[in-house]
Amino acid sequence: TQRIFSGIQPSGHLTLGNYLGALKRFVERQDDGIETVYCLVDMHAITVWQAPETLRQQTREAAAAFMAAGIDPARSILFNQSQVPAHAELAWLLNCVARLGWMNRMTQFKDKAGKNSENVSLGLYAYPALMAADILAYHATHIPVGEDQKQHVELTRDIAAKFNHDYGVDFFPLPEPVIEGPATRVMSLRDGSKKMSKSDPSDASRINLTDDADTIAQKFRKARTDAEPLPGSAEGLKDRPEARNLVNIYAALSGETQDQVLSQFEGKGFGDFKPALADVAVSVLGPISTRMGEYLADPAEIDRILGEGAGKAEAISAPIVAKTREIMGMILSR
Ligand code: AQP
Repeated sequence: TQRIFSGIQPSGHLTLGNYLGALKRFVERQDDGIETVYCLVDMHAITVWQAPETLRQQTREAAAAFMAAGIDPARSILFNQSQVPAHAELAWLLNCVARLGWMNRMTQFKDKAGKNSENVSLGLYAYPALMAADILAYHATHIPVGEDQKQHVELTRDIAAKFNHDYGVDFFPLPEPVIEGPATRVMSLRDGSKKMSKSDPSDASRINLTDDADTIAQKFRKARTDAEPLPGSAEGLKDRPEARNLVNIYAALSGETQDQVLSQFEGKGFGDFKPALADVAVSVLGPISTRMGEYLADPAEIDRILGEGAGKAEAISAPIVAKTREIMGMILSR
């Protein structure tokens, strides 16, 4: 059987990158007739410092964003990771399967640790093994993610395969990363070589789902670009990363191809293009942020929904993790 699992860290305001690369696609998968499990990975978020009240607020905000974007808690399992013990428990078991050499190759750790790697948390290093546990605790088969998470899903496959091999079982299915759609890598508005990220110190580098129309227009107006007019086809954007990113965002939001977008703006400058882009973004994101506000007006209801989702998630994952322990030779007598 097939099962979709994916997650988002409540480590800041969700961005346009999270929306196009993840959330929007989560919603599309909800009607495929496959079970969908979506997790707010608060235990991943604490791999870098989060003030407790901020983490709580960000988790509710992310839950509101999921529902505002179209995730229906009656059709998808929506919960926060820490309420389901299987994640932490399986993560330990898999820590003992994953190899140090594999972990050392993870580029996200290198990017996030930077030059100061002596002083980051052990959790940041172990993050990919916890992500493997998130996926494998549900025997998930399809993992919709943005381009940046591909390496972690591949590591999950390696861990699953080694477990199956070492214990002579066919227990964990090897999950497939599903990286598709027009915007699997939305770039920073300030630097066309960096991805848009919710933890970038510069708020001007990203569009947050909570930004109002004026803020969105202003951030696009200030977005870095070159001075050339727009070409007639996507081919002409090859060596223009900032321009390509903006055209790509427009196309992903409007549901057109880059060529279709460019056929409307050929020869025009960014003075014309940026306001049009802001209009498209506001027309898509405006209703989402309005609905988010409605959900956030009742935090107790959000917490109730997450608790209910956690109950459903636990019903799937607890037996899988118990079986894992048994396979590994641990006594299972209760
Ligand atoms: N810029 C992006 N373009 C497309 N997809 C993206 N995703 C993240 N950034 C982009 C996808 O969103 C999902 C959730 O990501 P995450 O919260 O687990 O962490 P991340 O990938 O590290 O994203 P951020 O926004 O950069 O968070 P921080 O700054 O906290 O690390 C994933 O499917 C991811 O691919």
